[in-house]
Amino acid sequence: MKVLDSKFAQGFCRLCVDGFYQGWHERNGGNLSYRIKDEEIAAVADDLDESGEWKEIGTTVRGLAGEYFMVTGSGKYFRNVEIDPAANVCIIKVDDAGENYKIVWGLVEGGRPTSELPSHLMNLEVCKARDPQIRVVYHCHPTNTIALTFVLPLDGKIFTREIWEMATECPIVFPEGIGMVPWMVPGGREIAVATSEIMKKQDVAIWAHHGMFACGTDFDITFGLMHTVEKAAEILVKVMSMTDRKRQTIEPENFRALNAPFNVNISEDFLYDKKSGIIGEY
Ligand code: 2HA
Ligand code: ZN
Repeated sequence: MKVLDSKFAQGFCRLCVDGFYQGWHERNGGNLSYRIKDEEIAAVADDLDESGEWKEIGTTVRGLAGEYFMVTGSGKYFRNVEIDPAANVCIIKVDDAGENYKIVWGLVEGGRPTSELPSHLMNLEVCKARDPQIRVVYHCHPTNTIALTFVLPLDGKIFTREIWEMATECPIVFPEGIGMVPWMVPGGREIAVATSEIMKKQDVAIWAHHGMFACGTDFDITFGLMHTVEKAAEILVKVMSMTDRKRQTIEPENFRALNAPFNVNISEDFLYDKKSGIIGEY
């Protein structure tokens, strides 16, 4: 089978297009990776070229040794994935040491995998250890979430609680909450380590003044998670545009009441009593 006829490649490209039309991918912003299943890579083996040269990842991901990944290209625009996936996306293989990669498909006009490859692979490694079903890591630049990183304390406890209060579905969709990464230089190992520490336990990490990372078991779940957080962030931006305090909200006991009917375990870490009525203060 041709790579572009496969269901996983089509799902990958659809997410890129959907993300662009949400306004989350100005210019070459954002990146996406997918850990390909053994049977999926076997089905497209005839379309792969294994003769490429090994290059350094920039970090070590022993837990992903020998695996294949579909990833967006560095400097490529999500906007163009729809019209020419093979020029903007690639499949890479990670070597047996987990230290090098080679391109086996795609980027037909040249280029290399996303500048955030260390973050993507380190996240996919810790997510795989947590739950082998997790295969997708998605990074984008959603406007409202980024805006909140200028006005809320950069504290995962506060961010999570304020976002959760904006939509009842939030704690059901991400009951482990959101982790925060302070402003850091993107593209390197340091920010990758900070993000993967969060992804050991949580599905969402926000990079202050930059964007968001989400992981999930498939493209729908991962895109849906990103969409849910950003939608709640948009509501919070609207609320904060009107007032610095709410007249009424979803209270801790309301959140606890969701656990049984929705079969979730909403983390108590975020259900603290607030002493202040001001949004973003304890
Ligand atoms: O330009 O989003 O974080 C791609 C990015 C880097
Ligand atoms: Zn970015």
